[in-house]
Amino acid sequence: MTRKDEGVKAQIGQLRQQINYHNYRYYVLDDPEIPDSEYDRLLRELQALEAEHPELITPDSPTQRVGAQPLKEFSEVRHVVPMLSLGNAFSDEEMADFDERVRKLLGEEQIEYAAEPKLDGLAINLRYERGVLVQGATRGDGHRGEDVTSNVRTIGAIPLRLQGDEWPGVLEVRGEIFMPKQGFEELNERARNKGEKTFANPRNAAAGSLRQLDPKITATRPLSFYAYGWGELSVDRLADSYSASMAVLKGLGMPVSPEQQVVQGLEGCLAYFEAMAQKRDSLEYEIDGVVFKVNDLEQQQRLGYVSRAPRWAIARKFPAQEALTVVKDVEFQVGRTGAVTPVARLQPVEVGGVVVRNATLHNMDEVRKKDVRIGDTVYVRRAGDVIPEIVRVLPERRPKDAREVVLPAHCPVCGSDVIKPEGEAVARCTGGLFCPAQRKEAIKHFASRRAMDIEGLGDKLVEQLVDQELIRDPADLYSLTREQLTGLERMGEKSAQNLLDALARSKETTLAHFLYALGIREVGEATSQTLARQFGSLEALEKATEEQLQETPDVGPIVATHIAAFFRQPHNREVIEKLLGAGIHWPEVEVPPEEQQALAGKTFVLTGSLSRPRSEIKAELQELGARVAGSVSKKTDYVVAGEAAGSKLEKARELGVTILDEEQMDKLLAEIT
Ligand code: I6G
Repeated sequence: MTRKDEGVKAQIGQLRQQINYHNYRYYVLDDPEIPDSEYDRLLRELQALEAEHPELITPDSPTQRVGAQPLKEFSEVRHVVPMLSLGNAFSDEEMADFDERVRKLLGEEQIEYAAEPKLDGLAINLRYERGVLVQGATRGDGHRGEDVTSNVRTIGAIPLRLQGDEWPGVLEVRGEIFMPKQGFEELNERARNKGEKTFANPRNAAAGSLRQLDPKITATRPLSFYAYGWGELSVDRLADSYSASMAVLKGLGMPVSPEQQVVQGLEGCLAYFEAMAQKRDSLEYEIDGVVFKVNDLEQQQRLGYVSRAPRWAIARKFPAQEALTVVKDVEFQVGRTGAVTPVARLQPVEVGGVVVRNATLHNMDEVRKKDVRIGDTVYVRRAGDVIPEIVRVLPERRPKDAREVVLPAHCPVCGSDVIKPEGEAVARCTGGLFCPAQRKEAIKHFASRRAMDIEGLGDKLVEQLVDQELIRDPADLYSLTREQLTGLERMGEKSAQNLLDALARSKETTLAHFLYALGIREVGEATSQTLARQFGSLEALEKATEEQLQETPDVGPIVATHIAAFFRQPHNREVIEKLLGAGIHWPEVEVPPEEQQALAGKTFVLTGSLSRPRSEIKAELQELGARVAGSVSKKTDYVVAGEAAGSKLEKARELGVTILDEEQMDKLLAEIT
């Protein structure tokens, strides 16, 4: 080897070490040191060097995650140490039985347990030989699984090489591959837009992604990984306890759940379970329970196994999130913009501790795709606080008299024609504000917190007011009298006065809030802010042509058409006049000259889960003249990526856009203000 070659080899070695270190900071410590753009620069530098010296490429190089050719089928892997399953506990009593059994067998008063959430993904065995990942295998039947090495290698959270050099010669790490909720939503959204099949839940999406024969497809899926155990080891043990062993694995570069905790006795287990049940919806990934393990490995050994499960561990499961029920009917709901949405009325069923009676079917394309008919037995699923969904039909249980779902020709609320434009999934009522359903939704939107923020004007109250014909449009709210209000159901003197006070307070607003409250199609909070900033006054906006509107950042031809059409409608102009006549006002919009705005001309995209509401961050950026867009393109200057950022972050990396985490963004803002 020449001197020059030696130099290149050393440079390649150094780059790989740097990249692996930054991967560790990102996936394991959750504390990246450098922005993604810098990481990408390192990776590109390594790629360039390896392209010039292909003889120096090794399988554990960070450039070699994707690259294997598609397989014809997966080959079988025999697990040296079987991959067992866990016993389940479905109640506190069953947990107490488990704890009592363990205490009796060990002859101890109180047991120390290691606790962590049970991820809803799929189990994997990762085999490292001399620190290098050589195989990834699914659990299969516990004794034989499938070799999914090429796919596992594409998952950024799984190290191709262990950190440092103090690893056992053979180390099998076991854990869960999962798809974070946001990545799952985005994946399904993309599939829906392309008319492709969607996944029923993140678990199926993770399993489907890992079982792709072409690793290039797996590489596009937002998969992640947490370790929770080990299989074959060339050493006796990693440490004396489970928690210490996990710390060793973490030190070797394996991501482990940040929720892992050591708890004392049954009481500690019950408290941890309760806390995790509370936290469940706010986690970025789905969990279906909590796993408790006797922490001391010597105690684990004494307890041993029963049939195919360890006696020293148990999964305390949450109530199921999916249940079987029957579709009694499908009705159509009309939304604020006239969207006519099919909603399944179900035989009431308890799902995850909540009684579910209705499930959304999104649109008629979805009804056809899932082939839902009235009378069908279906799986319903609820996750977090989202509207329950029908996952799939059980065709074998379809009764002979099952009825097809038919889109009504006329609006079920006002009788106007329902149209479904060619190529659009959504059907709409053409009644506009003549339609009481649209009227109600428009008024609810007008009163909502982010619009006019009329405290105490809830959905039920709006419905009563419209049904009793006390109001027809948002402006009528401001002429409601105390007598009219006290005549309503469950409305005392005090509540009536509170509402009148809230209405009076809401009159003092901002142009952006007012525009948003008008409920113009496709004009959300961000666009309202940009419009307010761009035009400065309502009069200027009302007079703007579609061409002028399109000069506003984020406003394309469709949005411009909606805005112009809204202000052309005599009815809308009348309502606006009435609102202004009622005393709604706002301070003049100060539009600082562009050159004085620190972020003028810069485009930001926010993605992932951020610590503050997006609307708040957006407003802050816009205040400084930045444009906040919804998708990443070559024109994007910065992507602010929170936890579990998915496809937008990927795109930003591809395009070499500067990526900031929240802290880096805050720093940037602090520097320029
Ligand atoms: O399926 C599992 C999920 C989580 C596990 C598991 C786990 O620990 C947190 N641990 C073991 C030992 C097994 N299955 C067999």
